[in-house]
Amino acid sequence: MALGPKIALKSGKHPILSRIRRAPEAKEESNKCSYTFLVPEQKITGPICAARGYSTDKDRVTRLDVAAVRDLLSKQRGEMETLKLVVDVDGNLVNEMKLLRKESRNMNSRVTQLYMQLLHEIIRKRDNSLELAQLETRILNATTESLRLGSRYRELEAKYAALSAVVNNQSVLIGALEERCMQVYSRRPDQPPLGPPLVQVVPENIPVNVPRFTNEIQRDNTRVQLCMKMIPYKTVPLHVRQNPGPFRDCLAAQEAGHSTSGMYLIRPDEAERPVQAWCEQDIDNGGWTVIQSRRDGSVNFFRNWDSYKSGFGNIDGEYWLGLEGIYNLGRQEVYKLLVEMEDWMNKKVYAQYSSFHLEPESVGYRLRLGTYQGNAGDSLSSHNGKQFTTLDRDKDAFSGNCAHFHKGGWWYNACGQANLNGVWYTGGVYRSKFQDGIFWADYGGGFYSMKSVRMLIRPID
Ligand SMILES: [Ca+2]
Repeated sequence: MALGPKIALKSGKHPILSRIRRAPEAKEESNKCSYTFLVPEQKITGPICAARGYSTDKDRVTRLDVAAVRDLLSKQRGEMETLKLVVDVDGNLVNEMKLLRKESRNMNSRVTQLYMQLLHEIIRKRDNSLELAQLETRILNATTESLRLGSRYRELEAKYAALSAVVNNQSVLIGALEERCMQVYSRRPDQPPLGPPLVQVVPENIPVNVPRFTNEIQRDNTRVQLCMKMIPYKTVPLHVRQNPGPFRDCLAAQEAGHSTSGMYLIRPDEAERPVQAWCEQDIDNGGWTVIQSRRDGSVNFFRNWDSYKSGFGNIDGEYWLGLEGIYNLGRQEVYKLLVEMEDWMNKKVYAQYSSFHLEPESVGYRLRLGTYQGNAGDSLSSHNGKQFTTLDRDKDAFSGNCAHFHKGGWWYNACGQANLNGVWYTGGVYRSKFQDGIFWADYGGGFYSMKSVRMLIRPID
């Protein structure tokens, strides 16, 4: 843009001003070169030069010219001011344009952002609807599954009901079979199988630190075993040395010089045949014949009459000498009875009776006892004068069969204070419906089963 006439300089000073100052000198030095500005009517567009030698009056600068130049300069200044204003306005416009552009860019970026947000929203909504559809499907599946399970549960219920009915029928059948069994082995089958009254004795001695409860029993003592073949009587292991004999009892063996405890052949005077027995020669001067021994539950004592009559078990372990053998022993001498007992804290106690013998089988091997002394308490005197009862031969005073409830043969009353032929429970105190452990009521009560017991007899001194 052309802002005004360009002024070229011939020397280092402003041409117009220098010419104006030098105008009076021109009169003094007329032969010198002078400059004259020619200002055309039109706008000056370039430098104006008047060569020396061409100066005329007509060409001389007048005050009018100067005024014209000044006027022109003023105009040009005005124009320049105007132009400056225009330039300023243009600059403002440019700034405004810049601002607008910036704003436009911001708007674009905002629009882009909103667009992205919109896209995101659209995608999310689409995902949500997909998820919803999946959830609906899952709910449908779960409903189907629950319906199926419900149906299955109903089927199981029906099966359970059927099985319960079967179990009930079997229970009835078992009850009937038990009744039959009772009829076979009991003399009074019409009696209801009610349990005997539990022993209410407050024991003189109670084992301290009563061990754990247990229901562990020596064998599966059910009536079914009655129908099983009995264990051969007095199975003698090879390692047990058989001493010579027979002797009339263990005291006789001792007197014959056999002072070691062990297995001996015993034949009482009136006995038809000898029986094996364990002779205890190490306690109380020896000469003791062991007629009963319990110590590990290895032998089943839930047996019938014949078994108790003839005896059973292992001579070096648990055994029962046999009612007939005990009866025969008692016929030849006056014997005393020693009952040795050990609880589960390994404490040993005893009960001794001044005399002991049995009456013959015809009166049920009735028990005859003398007077008690000892530290276990007297739990046997109440059985004095009672006949022996087994499952298949009920001689007790109870309406039912005491051997059935106490799970072993004994001289029951109704039923009594002791049974050393019961179930061998581990741990002492046991849980059972009936008092069917190896108990001595005066020592531990009816629900404390001894760890080991022995019944020994010896002729009185
Ligand atoms: Ca009875």
